[in-house]
Amino acid sequence: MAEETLFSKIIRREIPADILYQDELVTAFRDISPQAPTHILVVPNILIPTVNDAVAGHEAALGRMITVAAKIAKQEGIAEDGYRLIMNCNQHGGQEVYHIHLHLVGGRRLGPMLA
Ligand code: D5M
Repeated sequence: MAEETLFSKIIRREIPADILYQDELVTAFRDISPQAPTHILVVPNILIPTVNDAVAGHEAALGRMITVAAKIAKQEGIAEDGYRLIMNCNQHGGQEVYHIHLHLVGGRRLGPMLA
């Protein structure tokens, strides 16, 4: 069994977060250290530690993450100008929290993707 992260506690509302959206599959909340005017994380409610752990049974939640990100981008008023969706995996990908999350980043023109 993978170990829970603080994101599970946010999903269960045991620790505070600025939650923008929640349904039976996913939760979206504002990133605590935003890298752009809009920086939101969309996470599956079940613990999937990394993209490497994703299997067919997760497809409903993983697909929902994208449609929810699109809905929130419109709500935030950044859809037309554009934004970036990022999912980091393991050390080389820069992953810090081992509960899959989609970064929705926008609100300004973003620089080159790879650093
Ligand atoms: O991104 C992990 C992201 O998680 C990083 O952008 C900070 C964010 N983070 C960490 N703790 C919190 C809390 N408590 N609330 C909201 N956001 C948080 P990674 O892709 O793993 O590097």
